Amino acid sequence: AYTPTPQDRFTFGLWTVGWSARDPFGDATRAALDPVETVHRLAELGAYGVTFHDDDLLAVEPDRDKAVERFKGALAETGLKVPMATTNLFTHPVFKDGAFTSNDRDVRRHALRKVMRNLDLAAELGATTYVCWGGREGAESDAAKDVKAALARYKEALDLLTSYVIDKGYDIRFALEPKPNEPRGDILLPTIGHALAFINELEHPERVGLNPEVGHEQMAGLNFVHGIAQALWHGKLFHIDLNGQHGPKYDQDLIFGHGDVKSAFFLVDLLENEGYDGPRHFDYKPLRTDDAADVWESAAANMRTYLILKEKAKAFRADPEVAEALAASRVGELAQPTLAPGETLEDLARDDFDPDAAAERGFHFTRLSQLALEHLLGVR
Ligand code: GLT
Ligand code: MN
Ligand code: MN
Ligand code: MN
Repeated sequence: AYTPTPQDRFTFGLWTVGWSARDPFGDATRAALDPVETVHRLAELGAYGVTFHDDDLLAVEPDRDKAVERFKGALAETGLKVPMATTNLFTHPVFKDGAFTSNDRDVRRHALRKVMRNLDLAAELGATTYVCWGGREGAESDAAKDVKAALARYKEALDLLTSYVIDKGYDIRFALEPKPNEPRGDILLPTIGHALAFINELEHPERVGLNPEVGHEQMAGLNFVHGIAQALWHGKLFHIDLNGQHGPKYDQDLIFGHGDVKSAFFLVDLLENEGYDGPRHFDYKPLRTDDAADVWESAAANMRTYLILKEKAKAFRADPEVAEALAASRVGELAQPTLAPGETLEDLARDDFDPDAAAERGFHFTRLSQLALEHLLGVR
């Protein structure tokens, strides 16, 4: 029952299972993975697709054309899809002060060329989402970055890139991935909310949405489920990065569900019930202590956890006691417009509401929360 199939639409970045576990304090603990092996392994595990940065393809074959041919061969052999692609605008030292918003104009021009080149490949491979994670767009000192100018350059880059895909006739939309910090001290567009507001200022806002990551919002102390609900409400949940995080600390990129599991439960409940139909993309890092074989166990664990939570969420919604508790908590009443059809503000003024009496009414949220927890803990 918890065995994934391509219908579940699970996808993984090449850089996730392929992370060789170099961190700021220590060297790699695993060898580089051949993207061809990754594609085969993911297909065997029941994944739907794979995603990549331009540079991920070069992990074991430095010649780009050859690397692309080998990757395409593996896709053809396995039937794995490429629903999303992205650009590495953070590893090379040239991007140390950012890419689209580097103070160095030559770097900004180089970044645009690098994105456009990989957009062509993304379109060729059938990707419909192009992620922009601006990990290096930011600063450590408020003296170092003119934030208004940086936002203007960020907008300029996205306006140029959206025009590029429109002119080329590509069926591609961009998804901005917010993150509050790391690797920069402060990153621009740090949260879902900042990114949503920014999109409104763009030339082609309909072509730009979000790729929120579980851990990134949680690093900022924010409620990921609320963030995703708002992104859905704005029609901006173009893609999602699923993983795990334990609150505000460095970016852990744990397996999905291995961080805040209650939040993961309500996230799956939301995604499954609110009709999110995009890929369920895992952006995690196998533990640095894991060996080459453990990596595939960790990949499988992401999908298995998602499917377990999906079943738990379904059981939670189907439980008559939960339905009763939801009604007692008036959760459904919030969907009812505050004024009745035809009612006016004058009608509202004539209401004989007694606030003191209403203040006596409890919402019984404890019972509801406990029911959810008991479903999650497997005792119901
Ligand atoms: C990098 C980052 C991720 C982004 C990837 C897309 S790269 O690993 O930490 O959160 O989603 O560029
Ligand atoms: Mn992360
Ligand atoms: Mn990451
Ligand atoms: Mn991510």
